[in-house]
Amino acid sequence: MDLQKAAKQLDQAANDASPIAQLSLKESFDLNEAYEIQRLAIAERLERGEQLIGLKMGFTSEAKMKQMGVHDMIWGRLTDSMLIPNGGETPLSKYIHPRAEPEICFRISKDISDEIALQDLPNYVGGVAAAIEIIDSRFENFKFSLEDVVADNCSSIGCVIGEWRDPKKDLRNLNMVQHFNDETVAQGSSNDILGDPWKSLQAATRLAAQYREPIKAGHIIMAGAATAAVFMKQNSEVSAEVESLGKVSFRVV
Ligand code: OOG
Ligand code: MG
Repeated sequence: MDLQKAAKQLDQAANDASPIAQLSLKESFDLNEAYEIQRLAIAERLERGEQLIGLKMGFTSEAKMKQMGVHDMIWGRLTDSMLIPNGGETPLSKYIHPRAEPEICFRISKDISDEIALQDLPNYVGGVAAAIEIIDSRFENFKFSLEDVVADNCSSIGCVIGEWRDPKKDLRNLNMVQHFNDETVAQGSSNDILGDPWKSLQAATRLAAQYREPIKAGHIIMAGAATAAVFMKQNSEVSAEVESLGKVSFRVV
């Protein structure tokens, strides 16, 4: 597998909003190569001036693994071009087949280069917020293998972050609901994220240590969706509400 060529193809597909065939259908590659393709594809963005702003965790819930037929936790990178302001708008034409999913996001307050124990994590977090992730697989029909989706930066393309709240709280058992206009399109519990969203952050610190990719103060970490993701529709408001964290929204135009 030509990793650089694959990275450029994925980067181009995202820029053109035009899907490509699954990489794994042509040639098999392993998970290490998949993360290297991801790193190279993000390097293309960084070379164009985008800034790394954090990480996203994926497949941290049963609902997501079931929806996509993939059964391992994955992680991807977020850049500033992916941020949509809370209450802002985004054109449907920018995407291939975008889906939205409600999430919980952590804001890191202290650099992390080692795995951090669950009970110590609040010392590294300055805020926690309700969030929405937009995912838009660069592969035709949103179909992929584990290696494909990792190479494709775990389908990430956008995120919207709500108001930051005091992180010194139990994040278990919070109702999470997503609306398109007034219609409820997804509903779950924060418990569906590994039993406790803090465990997703814990996993992120383990991966940061394993891949020697420190998490920096100011970075954000998306914990992964508790529910299946839903295809976005033009001229609609997408909102997510997480019990005790509040509401976050954007418009699809
Ligand atoms: C992969 C991304 C998974 C999550 O929150 O579990 C993810 C996909 O579903 O296309 O972002
Ligand atoms: Mg997600």
